[in-house]
Amino acid sequence: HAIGMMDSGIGGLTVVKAAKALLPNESIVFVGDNARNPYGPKDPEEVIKYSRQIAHYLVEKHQIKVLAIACNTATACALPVLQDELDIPVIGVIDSGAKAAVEASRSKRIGLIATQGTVRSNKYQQGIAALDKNAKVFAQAEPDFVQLVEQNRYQEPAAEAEVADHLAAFRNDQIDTLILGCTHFPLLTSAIKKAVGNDVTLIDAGAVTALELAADLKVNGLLRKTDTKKPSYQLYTTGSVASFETIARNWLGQGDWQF
Ligand code: DGN
Repeated sequence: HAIGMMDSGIGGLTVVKAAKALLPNESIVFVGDNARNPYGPKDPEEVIKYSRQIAHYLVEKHQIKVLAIACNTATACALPVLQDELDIPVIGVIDSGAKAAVEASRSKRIGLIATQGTVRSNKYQQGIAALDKNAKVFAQAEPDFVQLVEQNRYQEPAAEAEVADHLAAFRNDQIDTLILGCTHFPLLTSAIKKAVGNDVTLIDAGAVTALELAADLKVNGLLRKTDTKKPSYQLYTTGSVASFETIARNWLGQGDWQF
């Protein structure tokens, strides 16, 4: 059985990429809800409704063995509901992102960029406080970054300038760690790095979740046997396949991707 993953759009492919590298024998089925992107500004009830639809589709039509919610906004809104209602393991991106940030930070001045929904949910802030009550979190919603990625503009010089402009304020906060709390943001890594400076450690919440996923599969005895047939990668979108496929192939590189 495959690993199921879902996101509001393109962003979850950052987790697909990290998981494929760590777990080369596993099949992955991904659904990006590009048609209803962005989730960030939506009411939590609506995000829960969409997340449940996709999760049930993956469980019922693809018999996935584990679900990774490769979206911070959906994790913030729907993780407990899905854990409650599905009888397979369900993991989100926030707890692992918060933990990795606390471990990486020396000054305990941690920046967070995410969608409005994720920032407003306070889930990162709470997760970090539970691990270190003296840590200070500087959170900033960056919904425009999601659009740079969804519209395939993330490699344009204008995107770099926009990122630099938005992140300038972090210079005064003297953070030493910045959480990419939206799975779309790793596509903007080079622009973000330039904007905040090389001495700030970037935490890719999706990539650390892939590590957690690998550990979970091992502990639960869910790893695929290597002598079975080649893994498959099925990537679905609720939106335009052509545009999804262009961005996906560019980001994921060579591979047996099925759209
Ligand atoms: N990729 C999603 C996340 O990690 O929160 C959200 C993007 C969105 O708002 N659509």
